[in-house]
Amino acid sequence: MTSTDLQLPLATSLHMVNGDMDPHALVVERRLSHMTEAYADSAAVAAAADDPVIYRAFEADVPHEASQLVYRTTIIEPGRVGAEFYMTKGHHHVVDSAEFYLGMSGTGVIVMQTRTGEVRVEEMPPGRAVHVPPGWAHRSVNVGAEPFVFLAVFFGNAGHDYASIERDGFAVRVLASPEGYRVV
Ligand code: PAN
Ligand code: ZN
Repeated sequence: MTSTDLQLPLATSLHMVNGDMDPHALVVERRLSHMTEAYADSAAVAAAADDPVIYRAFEADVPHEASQLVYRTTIIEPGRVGAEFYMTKGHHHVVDSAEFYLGMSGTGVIVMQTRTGEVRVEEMPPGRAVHVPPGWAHRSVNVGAEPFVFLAVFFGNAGHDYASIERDGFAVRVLASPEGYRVV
């Protein structure tokens, strides 16, 4: 027996290496021009050629409503703006709420920060899961030479607050170093 007032289950195929999602409902594409304020080295921003794609995200067709779990894959290209690795804009959730992250391929880290300035950085190699608690802003960074791909699952009513990060930034940056990367 089926009930017509229940949403139907949704199955999608996630490509564990390149991050493709089939089917997907939404694609986010962010180029350098969409996030120039995020990078410290404004001369390197100005010198960058062809407005590169920094990352894309695929989102499943799940309603943005309370009690729903929306999920996205994100693919951050390898690259740097000056010494700073390609990364996401980063955000707080409008409704403080947790998020589940899972590394799928490539080499990356997640930077998390509370509104009072406490910072944590976790590596996200393939198969490593990170629970981002409510109240922690988060940004992902590709510190490797291949695309960095990960899954994120968040509550449908979380909402994304980019403005506070655009204004205040994160307290740390992830820069290239002889050892690979350093957090400064
Ligand atoms: C992720 C991010 C995704 C893109 O799915 O939305 O990686 O990063 P920005 O949203 O910061 O541009 C997530 O944290 N969702 O809540
Ligand atoms: Zn989030």
